[in-house]
Amino acid sequence: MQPSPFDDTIAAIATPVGSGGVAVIRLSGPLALAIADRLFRKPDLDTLDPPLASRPGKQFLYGWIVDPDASPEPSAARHGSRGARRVDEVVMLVFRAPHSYTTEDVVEFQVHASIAGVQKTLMLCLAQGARLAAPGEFTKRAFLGGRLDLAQAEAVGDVTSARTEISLQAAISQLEGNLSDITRRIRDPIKHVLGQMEASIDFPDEIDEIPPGELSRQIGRVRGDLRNLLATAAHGKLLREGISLAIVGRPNVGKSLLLNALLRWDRAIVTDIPGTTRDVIEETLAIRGACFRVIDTAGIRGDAADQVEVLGISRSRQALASADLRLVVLDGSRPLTPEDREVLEAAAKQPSLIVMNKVDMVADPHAAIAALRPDAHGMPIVAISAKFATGLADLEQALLELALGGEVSTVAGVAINARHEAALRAAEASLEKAMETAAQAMPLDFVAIDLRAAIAALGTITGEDLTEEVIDHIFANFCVGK
Ligand SMILES: Nc1nc2c(ncn2[C@@H]2O[C@H](COP(=O)(O)OP(=O)(O)OP(=O)(O)O)[C@@H](O)[C@H]2O)c(=O)[nH]1
Ligand SMILES: [Mg+2]
Repeated sequence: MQPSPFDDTIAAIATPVGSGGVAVIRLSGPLALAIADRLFRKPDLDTLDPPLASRPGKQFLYGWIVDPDASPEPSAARHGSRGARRVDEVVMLVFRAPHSYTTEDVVEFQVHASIAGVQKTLMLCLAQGARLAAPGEFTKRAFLGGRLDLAQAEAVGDVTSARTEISLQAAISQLEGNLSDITRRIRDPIKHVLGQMEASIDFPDEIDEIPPGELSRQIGRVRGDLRNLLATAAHGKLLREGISLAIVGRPNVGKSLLLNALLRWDRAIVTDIPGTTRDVIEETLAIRGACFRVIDTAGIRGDAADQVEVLGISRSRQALASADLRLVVLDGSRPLTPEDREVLEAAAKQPSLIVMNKVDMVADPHAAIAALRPDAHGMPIVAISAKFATGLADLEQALLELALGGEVSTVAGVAINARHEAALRAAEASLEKAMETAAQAMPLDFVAIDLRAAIAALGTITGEDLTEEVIDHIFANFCVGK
């Protein structure tokens, strides 16, 4: 048995619950091989000889999962086998420490994906001494075992939840270690400067101090790289959770028809009765790989028909205030109403686009857009017809520009998450303090303190300077079995 940093063995179902072709049950830890030896039988129901514990290298075996404590099947004696109660026909994969996902001994049973069979196999693993794995615990072991750093471990979660091809590519890039490499490339020059500084503090007679100008130049260069990486935060949000986009406006302007047109299916009810949408409706929309969470809302008006609409409108106002982006829909075939103006004014305080809808009913859309400008508060205007699906490509382009300046791009394919962003901002603040301190010709000791803080903040991205509590919190967001 290989030494393991953990003294217990964990088990979990690694595939989604439900019936299907194949499900995987995963075991990891010092007892994994012994448990598999108890539960696995060859096709003729004989036990493995030699047992797994004495077989070196990876194994790939076909046979049965049996319940070793149940009485044998009546037919067992007839077959001349040792007898056992079969649970499922399986393929077993065996990975020996340290060459496994978790760096421990790992066994994976590929079973038929029946809800009962999968549960039974898991229960047998638990009965033989395994413990049910916590969410993300396999990946946490891979991290603590040193196979993945924290940024890579987080990428595993991103890979499994990727909703578009670009999100998947960014997650794979992070899993390969690109974010970790970029972070180190930012951190190493700071370490280098700090090293020089400490040497000149410790041996003032032998090593010259770095001239303050040179110091500022070096830190400034690092800060530039750090800011480039920080600039991917908006992309990261777009790729991971999707940016929330509220469709707002007064009743009957065509908000729900616009949602349907963007989604290319009839998600929301559309009628010519004002006040049709009563509650917020949320759907995921991918535009060139970027992920938006589009929210259709109840039309905002002062004279709601009933209590339900009053509550719906209060949710619309909430969405208008809290979404990342807003589409203010106007009926281009009619003059602006006070309600339109109220929504325009509220939206103008945050990133928003004006959608002049129903241009199929307008003789001269250009003139209509020009007439709208004074009330647009500087927001971009796109003319469309939700009914005839015209202008949608322009609208999508304008949305991408509003979300991230047009391009869905990343630094070396990497887009940071909120945790990385916070760490980079802390590092940036420390670098700025270091530059200020250096500029004021303060003793180098003070600059060194700030540089150390920047190094520590960057270290949290790859997981070098983190408390157990923070690490647990990160893995708690994973699904069980990962
Ligand atoms: N001609 C034309 N009619 C449209 C267009 N977009 C929407 N409509 C019509 O306008 C009416 C209202 O559309 P909805 O999408 O239900 O409007 P809404 O803004 O969601 O309305 P509420 O849910 O009441 O707030 C329907 O009769 C639509 O067919 C358009 O581009 N051109
Ligand atoms: Mg509606």
